[in-house]
Amino acid sequence: MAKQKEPLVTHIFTADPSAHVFNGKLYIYPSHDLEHDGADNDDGDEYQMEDYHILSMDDVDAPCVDNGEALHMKDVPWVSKQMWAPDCAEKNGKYYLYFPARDKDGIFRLGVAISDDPAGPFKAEPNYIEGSYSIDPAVLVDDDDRAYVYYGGLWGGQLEKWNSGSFDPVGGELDGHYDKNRDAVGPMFAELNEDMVSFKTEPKHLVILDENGKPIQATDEDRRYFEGPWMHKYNGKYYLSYSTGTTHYIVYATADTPDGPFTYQGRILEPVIGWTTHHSIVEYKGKWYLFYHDSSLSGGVNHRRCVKFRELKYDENGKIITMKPYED
Ligand code: FUB
Repeated sequence: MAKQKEPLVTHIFTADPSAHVFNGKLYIYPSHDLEHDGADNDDGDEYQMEDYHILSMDDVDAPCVDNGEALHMKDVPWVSKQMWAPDCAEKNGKYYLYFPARDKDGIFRLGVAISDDPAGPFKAEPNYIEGSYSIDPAVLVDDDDRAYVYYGGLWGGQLEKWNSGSFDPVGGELDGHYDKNRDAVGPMFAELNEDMVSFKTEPKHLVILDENGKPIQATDEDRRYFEGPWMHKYNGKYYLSYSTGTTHYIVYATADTPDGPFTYQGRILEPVIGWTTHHSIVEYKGKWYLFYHDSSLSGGVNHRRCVKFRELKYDENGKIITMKPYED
């Protein structure tokens, strides 16, 4: 039986959970961490994933089922390595698995694979989404049926290497190419076409403002965007949540429209065991849940993580109540 704040599965290492309710059931789309003894580095070379396994639960206290391999790298023609954090969206009865991976030139791109079943198996499109780069896609199908993808990650996710408009292998967030007192690199945003496999709009950076209406600065590591975006709606507002990377928080910002500008609101989750923190938020049977990961199952190995979940609460003003992973 699944238990809150415990690993959802222990027979494989899992991370980066994107949770959705499809046909009344909970589906979790995680990364599948592999065991190896390679060293960690700032490019994330230790995250060597090759395939996806989709998890599902009939209810929050039902057993968590591993539905087996849903997509493997060998079946995606454009991928060379590192299938990182995925997401899934449903449109007109079809399920679209979005995933980042390195192309044959070592550049992270976003791919899509399609299935009639939310648990897969999925069949990949022959090429990545034209115009896509970086990692961590999260897709919102809005109430009016328009679909938006949020994505991007610094460092290993290469987002800052596109600051000049094209890929600069030595480009960096704060490496001297750029003024240190500059606005943080925001996550990417694009609307998807009705076909769900191509961009309808030119991708753009989202802006996250502080309490004074000023863009969050690149040096503000407690609040600036790093990776792992998620979008959900609560009482008609758009909640953009993400990881701050180097400071290991899950934080959020809100807006009245899907592309902002967003205003920073606060922390959702304090740091977990392990370097990365990555999450999703989903409503199920009238309650809200945070899906997240830590490295507790491996005793703290950064690239051997496990997916967990717990209830998330809002206060009467719509603020998310901050959670401490091991104390409350
Ligand atoms: O799992 C590989 C990468 O680590 C993800 O893409 C990031 O969000 C971080 O969790």
